Amino acid sequence: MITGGSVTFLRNHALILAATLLLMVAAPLPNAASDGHPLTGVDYYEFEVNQTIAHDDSAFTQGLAIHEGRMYESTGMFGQSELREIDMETGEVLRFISLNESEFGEGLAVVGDELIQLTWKAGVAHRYSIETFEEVGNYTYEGEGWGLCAKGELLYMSNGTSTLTLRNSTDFTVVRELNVTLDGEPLDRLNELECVGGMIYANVWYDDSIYLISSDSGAVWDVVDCSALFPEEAESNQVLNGIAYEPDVGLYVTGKYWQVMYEGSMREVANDPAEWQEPLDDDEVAGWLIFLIGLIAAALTYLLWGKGFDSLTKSRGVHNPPDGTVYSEGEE
Ligand SMILES: [Ca+2]
Repeated sequence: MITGGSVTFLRNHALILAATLLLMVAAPLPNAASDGHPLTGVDYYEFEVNQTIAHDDSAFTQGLAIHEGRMYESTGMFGQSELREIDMETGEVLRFISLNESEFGEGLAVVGDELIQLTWKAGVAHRYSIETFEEVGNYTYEGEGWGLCAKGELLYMSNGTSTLTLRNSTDFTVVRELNVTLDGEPLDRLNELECVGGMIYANVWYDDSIYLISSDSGAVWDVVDCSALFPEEAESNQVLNGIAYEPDVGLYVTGKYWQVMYEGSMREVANDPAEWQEPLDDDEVAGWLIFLIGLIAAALTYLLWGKGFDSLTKSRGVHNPPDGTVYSEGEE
């Protein structure tokens, strides 16, 4: 049975609870993007070389990918474009096929037992059997093809702009677009890609760094300076443009017409970038502290304000016994 007194009690406590919840919501949460990374503060790293491996310097590298311990490369230029398998230890070309002279090879990704190779302006993505290098089909697409990497059911594709196109890996249909930003500004000329865990590693045309992009938000979290890897007196077209990741080994990096390929890691980064979780930075710690203080303030408010309401209701002689009987002060 609900009496007038218990209605008052419920209303008062509902008010206190609502106010407390409001205070909790008002307490600022840590300053984080939807992907959990702080909105500000890109971290910078250097590439630390573990191994230097030979690389065919006639290869205009456009895509590099590793699958089951074997490395594949896509090369560009009209009349010189190829799909290759490379020995990961010696850099030797183990097998190759040439593209049509009207096609300029571009990004390369592995999907199941197939290799998918983009072409620059031909609007064709070739599908090859990874075992035989025989073409088993192709996809067509609008616009230019630059870089490509596979992550689960999705392919991430670049076209020289700051926007990546996400495609269904089984039929190449467009799923959505992802705008890539560095410190809130569009990161243009995205080129070769590599999908690593929740990140997309990207080369940027005519840039000497690798950019680590959140595959959810498109925000660049980290930048890896690779300027020390460039050949001495590099020609202007000898740019960084090959990234492949082997979980048990490291990151393989090369460039167009480079004589070497490097295997290494990012200095001051946890062992496995695929499972990498960054420690909290100062901004995040401050955010959580403020949140906790807000929470404590809300709890204190509830306790003190709640007691205040209780004494007010008591002073009006209204009590709310469990059996619903209403009686006045002094009857107990
Ligand atoms: Ca790649």
